Amino acid sequence: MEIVLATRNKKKVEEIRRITTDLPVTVLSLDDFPACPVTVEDRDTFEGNAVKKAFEAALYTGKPALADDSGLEVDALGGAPGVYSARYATDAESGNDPKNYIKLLKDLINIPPQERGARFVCCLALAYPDGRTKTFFGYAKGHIGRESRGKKGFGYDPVFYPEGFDRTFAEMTADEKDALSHRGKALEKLAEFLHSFSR
Ligand code: ITT
Repeated sequence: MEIVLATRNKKKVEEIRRITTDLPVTVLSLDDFPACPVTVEDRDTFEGNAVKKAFEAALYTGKPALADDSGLEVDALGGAPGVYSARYATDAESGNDPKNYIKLLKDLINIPPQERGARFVCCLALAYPDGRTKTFFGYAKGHIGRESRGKKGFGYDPVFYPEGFDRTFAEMTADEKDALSHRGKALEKLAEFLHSFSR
């Protein structure tokens, strides 16, 4: 089966491709469909945006499409930036990673260590051109540091310490991050679902 990866975030494409190499699917990207319209992410839940992105790509390409909507929920900010994580520091649809995490560090400047809890959320949506959709969630709990550390990964990785570790996601190897991350966990559930068809 061919699946179109409906994301324009190159780092997500990298992560999803490396975690799906064993799956019984051929993963195409939006580079194979350059004229596919950009989805307006105007829903107020990860699931709403993921399903919208996946379904629009499935309709346009005529193939099953997989979208990822993800973000960071910070306890001390009542769950913000949440679905607005990509554009926390700017109004642009797809934000600037260092600007976003620097704004987060500033917003949390007076928050003590024990109140800096946060979690990453990932909703993957698989949509078929006939309108069927299926969603898979993954979560990664942890806390926000006081300064950025590490150069790997993307987004808020340099300020996020997964639970039980004293290194940020940006200081971990790809394999370490994939084993702990919200996206890795959601992809495990997708893999189970896809394997159930090929057994
Ligand atoms: P697409 O909509 O094209 O997939 P996007 O970057 O706009 O790309 P989202 O709307 O889902 O994606 O925004 C997710 C944001 O959440 C992303 O830009 C990062 O800032 C943050 N984020 C998600 N997963 C992350 C991860 O694994 N590590 C660090 N930050 C992450």
